Amino acid sequence: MEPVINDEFYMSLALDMAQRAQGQTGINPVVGCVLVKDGAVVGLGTHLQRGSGHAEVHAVRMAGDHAEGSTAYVTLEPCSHYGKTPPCCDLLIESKVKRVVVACEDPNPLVAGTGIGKLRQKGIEVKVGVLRDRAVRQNEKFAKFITTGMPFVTIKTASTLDGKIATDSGDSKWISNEEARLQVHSLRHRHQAIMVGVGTILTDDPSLTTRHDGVDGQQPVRVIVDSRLRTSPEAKVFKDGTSPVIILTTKQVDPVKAKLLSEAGANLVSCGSGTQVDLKSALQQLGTMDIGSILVEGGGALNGSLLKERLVDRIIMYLAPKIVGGNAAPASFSFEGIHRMGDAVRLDPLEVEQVGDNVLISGIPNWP
Ligand code: AOF
Ligand code: ZN
Repeated sequence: MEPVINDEFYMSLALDMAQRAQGQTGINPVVGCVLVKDGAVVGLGTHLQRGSGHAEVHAVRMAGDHAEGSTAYVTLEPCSHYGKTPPCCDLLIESKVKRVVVACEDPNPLVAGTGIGKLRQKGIEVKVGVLRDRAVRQNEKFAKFITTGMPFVTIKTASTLDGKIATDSGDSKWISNEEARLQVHSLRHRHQAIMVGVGTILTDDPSLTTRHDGVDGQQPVRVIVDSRLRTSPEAKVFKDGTSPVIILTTKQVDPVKAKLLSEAGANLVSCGSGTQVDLKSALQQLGTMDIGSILVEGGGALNGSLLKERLVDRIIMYLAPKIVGGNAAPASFSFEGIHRMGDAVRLDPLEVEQVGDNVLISGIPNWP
């Protein structure tokens, strides 16, 4: 069946375009804009990079004279402020766009409804909320960062059905299937940083780069949580130079180790005054470095600590149809247990998908 041509139809195109730019706009949102006049698309635009033109700018430029009297479909409320670029509201007004359809309001406190207000004040018809849920989900990372200054934290795990991320002998290759593992590279691409605990560096010595379709110019920053500086200056993360390596540590560390790691290329950041990395302070400091989203790839202890401290915004789990048991086998979330089932952390809303013979579960953690 061909889809009906209506507001959802064009907004869906704008959302699709924005989705393709996930991972390349830094702390900025992804935004798509479609201009339609007399039943024909006359302009298309996507925000491609922080500091470059907003979606509306590209679409209006493409439309030229056809922008006058058109309807603009924008996935995010047009901005009303001077940032790195001038306000898109003013551009739409000057271009004599007749009607603006917006999927969701801009959570940026500098905009937050004022863009919509300004357009209406100028007599432009504005409809808000077309495919809102999709648009809000699409920019969940941006919304968290722009309202709190803290990065959006996604934990990704790959475990057996009994929640194990390795066997009791430490073997973990591989738990999830090949398709799931490929998806993880795309997930990495859509975050500004990848974070692991030092245990993962010591056991797996991963390079923590993204490899999708064989090419990737956008490598996330690599972040290692390492209270006692056990990371070796010879670790693989220092070998390729594709993206910076940040080691989150404490003030109590051995200065000789610190010097060696700095020389290897690490940027050491001390977090809190204790002997353990203060994770909240760590995230705040990463936020000030313009890191707006982090993909945490374990291990269980780091996952557990982040969860316990309620610093997690989304959990993505790949479940493989395998059972390995083993009381000593590590689990995907390791922390002091919750004693009553009624107090369990629940994922809601939940998205479930089958990836070959694996199951993908993604949700937002909620504490009772
Ligand atoms: C839009 N269309 O395509 C985008 C918007 O620093 P700047 O000038 O790039 O502004 C960034 C802010 O502008 C960002 O925080 C968000 O509020 C809005 N992004 N707005 O109308 C776009 N990318
Ligand atoms: Zn704008």
